[in-house]
Amino acid sequence: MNIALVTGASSGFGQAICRKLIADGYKVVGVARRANKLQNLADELGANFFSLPLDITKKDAVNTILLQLPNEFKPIDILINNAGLALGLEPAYEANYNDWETMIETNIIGLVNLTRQILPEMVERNFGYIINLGSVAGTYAYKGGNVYGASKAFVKQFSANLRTDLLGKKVRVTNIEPGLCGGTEFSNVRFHGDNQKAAQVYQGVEFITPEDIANTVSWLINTPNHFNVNSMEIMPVAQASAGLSVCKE
Ligand code: NDP
Ligand code: 8X3
Repeated sequence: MNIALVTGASSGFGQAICRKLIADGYKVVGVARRANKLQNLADELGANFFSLPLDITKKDAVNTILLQLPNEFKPIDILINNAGLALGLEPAYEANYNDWETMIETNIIGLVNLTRQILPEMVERNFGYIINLGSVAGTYAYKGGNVYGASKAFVKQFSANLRTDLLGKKVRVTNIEPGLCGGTEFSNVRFHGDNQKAAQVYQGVEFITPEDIANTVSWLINTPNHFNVNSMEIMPVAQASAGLSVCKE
């Protein structure tokens, strides 16, 4: 039975991906900081789910804890680097510097920590799949996207460079790049708990759901082993790239 590790399993996409992969017959290790949320998911999903409370930004903790995984939940065949966040939507000259640091530490350093720890085993076994959660924000600039978008541009290029280093190995890499998705805590986190403001983002829009992303992940994993989707940009029909803007004096 294949084993998947999903970061950001306490909410949103990560939670939906865990549910889908368990339903598909995989064993799943779910990582997030909120142990109580992971425990609730463990109660729901049963013995094929292993809850691993962990802050992915802490390199030493990541390395130690992954080595201590129970034998029945290793080696990891599929790594879903999903944990991530946006904080704030202010212009760069007004943004909170601590927010910038947290996004860089989570979206870049955290993702790199997990990848560097798990990838060598995949290469050694000549089998594995890494799916990263990038964003349309890594391709298209938008107002207030500054460091968040740049962190997802890192994820996009890191994914492409992994593919290059893995040429000749049977380890696959995909960067999923979603647009507007609702039903997660993404905007609640971005607006620092201002739930009213978060809800307004999704008002009147038929957005992508966490289940849509989970089904996409499931489809990708089930494509043949010789087949690699390098990147996958997904938007709701109600969204399109905004185009260029001009400010006239
Ligand atoms: P959620 O806020 O619902 O989920 C984010 C998850 O990341 C939570 O489980 C959170 O768990 C976890 N997380 C955050 N920081 C850490 C950390 N330091 N260590 C471990 N886990 C952490 O957001 P979404 O499900 O919407 O987003 C998932 C991914 O998809 C993110 O990378 C996001 O950037 C990306 N994305 C989201 C889009 C959207 O519109 N929703 C669109 C495009 C991309 P906990 O707080 O318990 O640690
Ligand atoms: C999340 C989508 O458009 O808020 O990455 O950046 S967006």
